Amino acid sequence: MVKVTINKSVLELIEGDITEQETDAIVNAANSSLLGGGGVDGAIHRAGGPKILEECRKLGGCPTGEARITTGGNLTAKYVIHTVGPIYFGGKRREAELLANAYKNSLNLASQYKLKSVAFPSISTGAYGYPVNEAAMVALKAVINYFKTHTDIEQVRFVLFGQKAYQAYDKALQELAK
Ligand code: AR6
Repeated sequence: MVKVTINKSVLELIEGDITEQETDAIVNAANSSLLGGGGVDGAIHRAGGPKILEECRKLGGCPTGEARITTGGNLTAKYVIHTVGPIYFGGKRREAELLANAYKNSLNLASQYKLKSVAFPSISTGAYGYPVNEAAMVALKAVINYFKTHTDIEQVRFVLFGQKAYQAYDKALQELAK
């Protein structure tokens, strides 16, 4: 586990399962239909129960880089913020910008709902094929930049699934701290 303070807020990296987090919101790496899928999306809908999908159906989808919110159903987290990361096509289709937007828009939505703590998975680095070392840099920069310009969200936790993802984020954070 790594914990650093940036301006007024805390940034944490842990290895674990996002569905078990007790933060005010957890973020889902969804697809633009918001109608469910595999990976972390599947795990969140399984753990949270059918109410989340029922709410998602009413949202009418979500473009890449944007975010939408539902309640947390049976999860400990009160809300699920659904965001859509880019599919990775080699890096020349504005993937970095779209990935940063997914984090930024998720945090803006958490802020609108006055939430104090948010847990993120490593968006786009599973089925969507974004190289995890590059994605970690984009993700951490987006959150650090938010913390430098806002003080309302007190805690962001990256919940990394497996050692490889954890190590990639740990290394990226060390690079950014230099
Ligand atoms: N907790 C935390 N992280 C997890 C969990 C979990 N329980 N399960 C998987 N991960 P992916 P994407 C990690 O594929 O690349 C879905 O079908 C996983 O190891 O879930 O953004 C959607 O519906 C990886 O590091 O999301 C979309 O169609 C990270 O979460 C598509 O996949 C993201 O992997 C989105 O692809």
